Amino acid sequence: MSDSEEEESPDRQLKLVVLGDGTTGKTSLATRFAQETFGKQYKQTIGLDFFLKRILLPGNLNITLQVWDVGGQTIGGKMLDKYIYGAQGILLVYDITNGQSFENLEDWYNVVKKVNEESETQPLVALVGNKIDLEHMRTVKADKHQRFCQENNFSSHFVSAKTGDSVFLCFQRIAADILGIKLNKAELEQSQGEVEQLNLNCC
Ligand code: G3D
Ligand code: MG
Repeated sequence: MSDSEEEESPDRQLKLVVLGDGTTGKTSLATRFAQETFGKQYKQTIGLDFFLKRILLPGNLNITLQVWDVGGQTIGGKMLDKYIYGAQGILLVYDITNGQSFENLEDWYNVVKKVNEESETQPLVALVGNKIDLEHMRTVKADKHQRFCQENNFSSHFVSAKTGDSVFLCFQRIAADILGIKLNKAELEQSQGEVEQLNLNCC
């Protein structure tokens, strides 16, 4: 095989940004997806963290997901717009046991809309209810979640960063939706990608 045949075309990269109130599990979710770990080296996120993870979508399509964790940024935070800018996908994360974290997503979403006000293409937005391992403590009813999705055309996800339940599936579906690829049942069940990680911490 000649050199040129061995060369692969560069991966398509998608920028995904994880937003939501503190303690909803954003860092846990990003870490679980990219590193297959949970809570081992918990640290308060200070600067800018993003992970890279390569996944394979139908058609032998290698996609590299940049998963940006906005850390301690709050609504109105100086840097927030910069994180959101250019994202193809936004994960709006709340904790199903914390009603306020759900209510506040309206404000998080307003920031997303504002950043993309003048842009021709809008990011895909996914509503992610985290901590489904705590179903017995749920305070945000599923129909409220579904209504919010329908009203705004969000894709709908329930996950547990703690157990890993549906985490890979969530990211895989978001990537496929952005690229307009339909996943069949077998492909949804087929799991895992290669892990590659990049953490950038700055102050
Ligand atoms: P954040 O990045 O949104 O601020 P973190 O949230 O990822 O730091 O998580 C906040 C707390 O929620 C952590 O608890 C973490 O262990 C917990 N957590 C995250 N995801 C889940 C989940 O799916 N289920 C449960 N039960 N807990 C979760 P601590 O106690 O370490 O502060
Ligand atoms: Mg965090």
